[in-house]
Amino acid sequence: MYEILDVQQDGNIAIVTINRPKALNALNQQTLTELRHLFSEDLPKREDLSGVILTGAGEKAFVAGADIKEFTGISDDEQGAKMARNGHEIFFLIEEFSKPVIAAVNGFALGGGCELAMACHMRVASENARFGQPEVNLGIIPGYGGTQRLVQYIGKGKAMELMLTADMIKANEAHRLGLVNHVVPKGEAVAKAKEILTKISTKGPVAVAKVIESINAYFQNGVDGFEREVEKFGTTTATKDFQEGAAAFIEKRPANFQGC
Ligand code: DAK
Repeated sequence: MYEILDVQQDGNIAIVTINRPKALNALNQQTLTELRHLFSEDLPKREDLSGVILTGAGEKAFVAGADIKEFTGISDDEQGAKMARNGHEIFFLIEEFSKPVIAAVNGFALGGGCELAMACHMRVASENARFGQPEVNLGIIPGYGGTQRLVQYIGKGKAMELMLTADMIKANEAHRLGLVNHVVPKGEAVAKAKEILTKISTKGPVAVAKVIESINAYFQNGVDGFEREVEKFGTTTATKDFQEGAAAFIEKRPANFQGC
């Protein structure tokens, strides 16, 4: 079904590998199309799914950017804007996915690759990972949400510096800045992401989904995040899972959530 994405089921976790190692997993249109299908058609149907890990094939790169060789033909503003909008839609599907999505950043995460990692709910980086938004080197700006999400994670001043200088930063610096949740030895990013998702899988699935929605509301224009929280809190109090969670606490036993 997928030519580029390798989708493996590991228990209740989907491990999705972008598999173009010869091009350092650069995002071509086919990869974007497959990501759209995966997050809009395929994964939402998997009811037992508790989370998703997104990573890159090989030891060198998560994703080294949009595929530069593919977009050299673009020369008019409408076409460029249309492609950016397409990318935004796909990255919003990931950001708004109801199950946690963790980027296991196993190497270069540059340009569109850094933007893809930022659309995920968390980032675990291996020590050899490198982050950057080098679009200005090519005479363009980040087009897949980078100007917005990098500011959200690391603040305006540092985001300005990274995007204007096109500098790359190492995993530890990305961690210090708040771009990355954890840094782990090379080869261990997927395992760490799995550990986090396994912990989350013991929590109430509806509550997990509503936390994601409510946190995302903070960054949505025209949305009152506090109001969204009130609404989603109401939703979670009406679930059987809430009854179960409270009962389990009182009875001093682990909760057995059903996701409803
Ligand atoms: N696209 C296509 N091919 C790439 C690539 C990329 N982004 N990055 C690497 N490759 C390919 C190389 O061309 C090379 O292929 P061959 O020449 O062997 O056929 C192969 O991967 C191995 O790369 P290197 O030989 O360069 O490997 P090194 O270890 O020497 O260097 C590197 C690794 C990551 C430092 C280097 O490959 C590099 O600088 N790569 C490019 C990084 C970059 O500038 N990325 C793009 C950022 S701009 C848009 C929306 C968004 C965007 C664009 C348009 N629209 C809405 C239209 C986003 C743009 C970006 O992401």
